[in-house]
Amino acid sequence: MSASRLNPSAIRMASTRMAPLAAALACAVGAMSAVSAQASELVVKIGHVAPMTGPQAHYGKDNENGARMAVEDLNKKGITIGGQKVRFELVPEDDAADPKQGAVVAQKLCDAKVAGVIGHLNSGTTIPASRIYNDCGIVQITPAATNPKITQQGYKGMFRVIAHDGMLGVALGDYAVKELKAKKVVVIDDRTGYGQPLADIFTETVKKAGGNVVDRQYTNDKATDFNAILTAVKGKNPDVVFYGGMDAQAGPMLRQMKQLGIKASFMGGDGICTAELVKLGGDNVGKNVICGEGGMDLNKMAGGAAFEKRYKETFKSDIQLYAPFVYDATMVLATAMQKSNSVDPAKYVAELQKMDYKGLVGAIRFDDKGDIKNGAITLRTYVDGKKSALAVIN
Ligand code: ABU
Repeated sequence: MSASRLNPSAIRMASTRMAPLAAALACAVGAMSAVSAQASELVVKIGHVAPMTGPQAHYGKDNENGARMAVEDLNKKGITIGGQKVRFELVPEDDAADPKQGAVVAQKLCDAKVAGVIGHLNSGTTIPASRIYNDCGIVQITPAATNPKITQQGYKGMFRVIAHDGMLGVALGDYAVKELKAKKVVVIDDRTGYGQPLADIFTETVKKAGGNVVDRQYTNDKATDFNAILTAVKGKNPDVVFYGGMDAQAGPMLRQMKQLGIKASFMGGDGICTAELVKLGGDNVGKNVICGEGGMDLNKMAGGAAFEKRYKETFKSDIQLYAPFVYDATMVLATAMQKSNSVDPAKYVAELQKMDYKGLVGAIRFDDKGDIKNGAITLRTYVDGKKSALAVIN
């Protein structure tokens, strides 16, 4: 592979951060090994990364299930690239939602010379991993990580198929003040690369809309005992408690709010908007909970109901959250390879930049930063133990 065919951002980032261009070149040259020829068949490796262990494993399994469904469908199509029949092969990795582990598996996928990566799930792992993928010339599509900064780093191979927190945080903040008429709001976050910026965006929006953030509290993404925080929260008598973080903390927090007699509405982003929250939060998960997530109801989309039925039959579980986005991200990656007739990221990245794909989650087109254009947002609550749409915002 010549330097001129290298992912342009790999060159740019290498020079701007003084990273050795030679290393980037060597890695990109190696990307050709993403393809291994077996007789007339090309095996194309696609990396997938999410937390498969720890308290966020249920999200990770959901994501990996979506990727497996896509790879199965792709392999049934009998796709040819460069005149050879292709077999896509998933290379699954576990980052345990840990930024350091995220960097380790990103390097592992670079070394394995995968043709592209779907992931990571968490913003806190996606940010350090994205630099590694950029430096080794691998395209990355996150189906779940919503920190706005992810696509603001200038990496041309970085894409996201879900609305980010710049939109979700604003929608939730406006809803708190304008629809719930909240006067006093308390904001808690988990200090991760996801929860903290989301909480900041929500706080700023509430203030702009005329609401009052009366307290800001912090926890972490391993905590399960929130009694000290919630005792302080109770003293503020808020109308709304907003949590920037994941369901593994939101669930026990909701249980403990009920035990302490805190009657405020509970709001959060897509990290809490899971099927699992019902199990984790017990009988305090109902109309008091309002969360925002990317996308629309699957049953409103062509193919959505069939996808859900197949998912449930195959994996004997409900879709948690991101599986349809992972499915679409994988299909989009493969579509770019087909259109460019190449599995070389330096070549197929141009097809991603002009992608116009009709996915399960809606139309997938990317802006100049790699973010989905016009990504829908749905605000949800919980009715009879199921997520229920409150409002769709396009
Ligand atoms: N989008 C919420 C969960 C993943 C993340 O951004 O960290």
